[in-house]
Amino acid sequence: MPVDAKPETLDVVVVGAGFSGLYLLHWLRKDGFAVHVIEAGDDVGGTWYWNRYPGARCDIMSLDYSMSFDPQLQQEWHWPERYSAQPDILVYARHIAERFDLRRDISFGVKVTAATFDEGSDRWTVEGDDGRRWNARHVIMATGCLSVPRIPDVPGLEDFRGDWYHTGDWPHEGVDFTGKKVAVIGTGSSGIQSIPVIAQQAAELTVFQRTPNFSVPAWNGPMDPAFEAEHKAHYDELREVTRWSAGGYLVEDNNDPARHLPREEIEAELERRWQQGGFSLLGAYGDIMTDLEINAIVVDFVHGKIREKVKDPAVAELLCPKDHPFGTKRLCVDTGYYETYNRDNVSLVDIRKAPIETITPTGIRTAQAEHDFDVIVFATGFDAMTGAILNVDFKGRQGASLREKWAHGPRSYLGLMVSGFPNLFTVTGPQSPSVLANVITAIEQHVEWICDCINHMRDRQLSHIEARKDAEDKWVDHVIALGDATLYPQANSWYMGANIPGKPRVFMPYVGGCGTYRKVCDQVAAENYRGFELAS
Ligand code: NA7
Repeated sequence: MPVDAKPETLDVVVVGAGFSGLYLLHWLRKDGFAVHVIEAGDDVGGTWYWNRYPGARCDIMSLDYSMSFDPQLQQEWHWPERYSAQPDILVYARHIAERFDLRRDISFGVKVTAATFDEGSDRWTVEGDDGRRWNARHVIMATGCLSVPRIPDVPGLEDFRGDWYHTGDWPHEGVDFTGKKVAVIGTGSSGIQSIPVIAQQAAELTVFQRTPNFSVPAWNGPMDPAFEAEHKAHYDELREVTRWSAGGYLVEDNNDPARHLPREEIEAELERRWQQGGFSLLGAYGDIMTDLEINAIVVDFVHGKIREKVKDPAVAELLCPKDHPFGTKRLCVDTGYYETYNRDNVSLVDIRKAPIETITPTGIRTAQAEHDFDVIVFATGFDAMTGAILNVDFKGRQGASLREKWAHGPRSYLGLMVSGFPNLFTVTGPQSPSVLANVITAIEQHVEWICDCINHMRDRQLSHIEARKDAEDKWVDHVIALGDATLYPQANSWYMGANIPGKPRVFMPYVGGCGTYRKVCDQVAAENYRGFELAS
């Protein structure tokens, strides 16, 4: 289509067809809005479309990590495992698209490159990389927090004669590692999930670790029919509990501090929670994420577990995280991660001590040694939270650039809207609970709030909503103050933007909890959208 073709006129453009985009489309279309979704991939599913690496699965129980908006769907849907694998989650996303007949309003294989606001009409013009344009009252970024894969700037990659992949952009036909010498760079969740699976297939696997991470066992397994039946019998009540909980998922949360408890009692509780698996350990005491001494008890506890599991003491020591408090980087949930290092075909290279200098045509050279590989897997993470939003060249009021506005870190009101950029919403944006929560719970809350707001505007014939600068400043200060009261800023995490060289170091998610945040958003709406400017 020629670039100067007349843009299609809509009420709403949604960018991204992951769970947020699908739910937005379903809701807004049902309410009679002209809405179109633009998706870079060739199918729905968002993060679960791209992250097809071996071992990819959710780290929150599937009965929780699923949409709650349709009571019939949640009753009918059967999750085969406690923590479902990526293919099962993708089947679920596709089912939602079919069930609600969503595909007819989605353009696949198109990347949004730019969006420009026109103050005269209070409308956005959105541009796709195929030359198409859309003109809409509202733009909603449903692009996810972990959707821009990051390949580190290591020299020599272009000369590597083997194959290389990023976990977040995995080939759809899969990768056969049989008989191959494989390198995995990175030990975040993606590395920790894929390493045990790759190790079972590859002839040799070498893991290049810069920073060890804390990982807790998933104790994953087939769905217990009795557990499923019991859960579904109380699904609505349980969903309501999750909506108002801190993390947006069912967990035995204890807000009491451990400060004055005997160490043996704390350790016994940590052991009990370790046996439950998943994020239960994080919820053991209210002061784990605020009191360094209590946190250190958890650190020692997990170190003990690693030393028990890994037979070679030198390897075990390398795997023990010592440079950041427990939980301040995204906690990993694994199946047999540490045990994998007991295999004869797996070795660990400490690239903190001897950094990678270059990729060679045949492998990787560190400051200490040269290794030959057939395949290199980059499990090196994402330009998290802001990457996908800033990939679009947003021009707001008076031509202001979002990239310039966020040059020193993201600024938003409630993680929902940005001052100077009217009628633009972000789902699970920075300064909302997003990545610290069960993201599906966070998505549903944002989508429902945004759709209510758009309906409110239509009912009152309003054409303009914008976050007020003072409300935005106050919210950003609040989010940073909440973060500063915790141990989170002590880690070089992607929560802080610290994984991307040159990215502003700012704690991005709202740490006050899903339930509290929901209450704030509800109050704001009830008080006639306090902190927003609405106009016709
Ligand atoms: P993460 O958690 O950002 O992990 C990336 C890993 O890659 C981490 O171990 C990094 O080490 C490592 N890394 C990044 N850049 C480099 C370079 N240049 N050299 C060596 N090692 C590097 O990404 P994931 O995909 O695992 O997980 C992201 C989220 O997806 C996860 O938290 C879940 O929410 C789902 P570092 O720690 O920076 O030293």
